[in-house]
Amino acid sequence: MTAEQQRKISAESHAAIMADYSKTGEDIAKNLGNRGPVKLDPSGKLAPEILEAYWRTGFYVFEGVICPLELENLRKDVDKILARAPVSPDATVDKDGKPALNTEVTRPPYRFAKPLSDPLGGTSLNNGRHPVAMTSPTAKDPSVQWTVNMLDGNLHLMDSALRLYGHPDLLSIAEAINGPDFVPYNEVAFIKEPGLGPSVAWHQDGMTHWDAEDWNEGAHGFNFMTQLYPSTAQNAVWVLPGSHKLGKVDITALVEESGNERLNGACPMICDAGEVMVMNRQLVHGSFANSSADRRVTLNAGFFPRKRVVNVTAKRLNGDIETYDLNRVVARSRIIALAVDARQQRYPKERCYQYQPLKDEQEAISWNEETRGSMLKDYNLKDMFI
Ligand SMILES: O=C(O)CCC(=O)C(=O)O
Repeated sequence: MTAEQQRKISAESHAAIMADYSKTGEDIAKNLGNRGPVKLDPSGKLAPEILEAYWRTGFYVFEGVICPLELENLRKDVDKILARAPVSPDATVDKDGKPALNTEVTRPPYRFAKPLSDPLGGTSLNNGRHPVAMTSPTAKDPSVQWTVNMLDGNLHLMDSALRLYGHPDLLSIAEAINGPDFVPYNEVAFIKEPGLGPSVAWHQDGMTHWDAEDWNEGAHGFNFMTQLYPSTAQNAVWVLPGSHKLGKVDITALVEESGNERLNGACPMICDAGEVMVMNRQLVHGSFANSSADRRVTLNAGFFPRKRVVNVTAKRLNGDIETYDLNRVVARSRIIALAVDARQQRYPKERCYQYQPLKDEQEAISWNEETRGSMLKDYNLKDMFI
């Protein structure tokens, strides 16, 4: 199939092609030995075999992390936020004609894309991080102009996401991977509506440390990806296992070798609703247009090793240049302590995570209506990007 034909295919044909590719990918995924429940010893240390599987493959799927009630609350909150989206990128009102949420926080919370499109692949956007365009099938319903494909700032948008952020098991996993002084990156939601969700073309994340003398497989941190609906081979993020160890990968060459965007050796990160993946940001990864009948909503929360962030100057994808001094890092990290308290208030019997860098401050940081305004609102203006 030529590139031109690929761009013109219907959503049905795309789904059929994906179904074939998915069989091979699912087999790869099932044999990696990198999924199971969270296993921590009594002091909260992650089981070594889990860490080994994460570092070997670049990801891990934690089963059964979120209980049904918490999952329901997360889903409801996402839907509430989506209901308040402007009807198009430039609109100021939502679908009911009411003022959209846009104006209540400084950084616009919604990102839009054309149905089943590939907004980044093959463009110079985001420093050309996504070198190859994915197939953009024609969506079934031509009347739909836009789909919300991302939310930015989960923690001030949704209380349930703030409580999830303080989850003791997730924070213990972050500590095991990045060290006890791990620091935050950002929190976004990827929304892949059935028959509409756009592609995220193959890429590796990370900007600052690729050429560093002490570069290693964990240099650009990882993302938690909490799945609010099943992550299937057709709607999932796909990865090239082990590629986080390779340094900068020539993605264009990989696509050429494979003959098309369906990379040889790649696999989907599949799981059930309420499960949480950990994905190394250096892995080659991407997702295809969601021509399937199944919605995916993923809450991302990223963390870095502190030494990779403090006093590092980074040029953000939007061109802004910033240096993350210690005050900035500590100020942004306080949201971890706030989330721990928010979670403790909701789940008082649960183990409470102790975040080492703020152990002397934790008691003074409490979640309430005052701190919602003074600490949480616009917290994401302090996000850090490396
Ligand atoms: O969820 C997706 O489709 C893409 C995720 C991604 O690219 C990322 O988390 O870096």
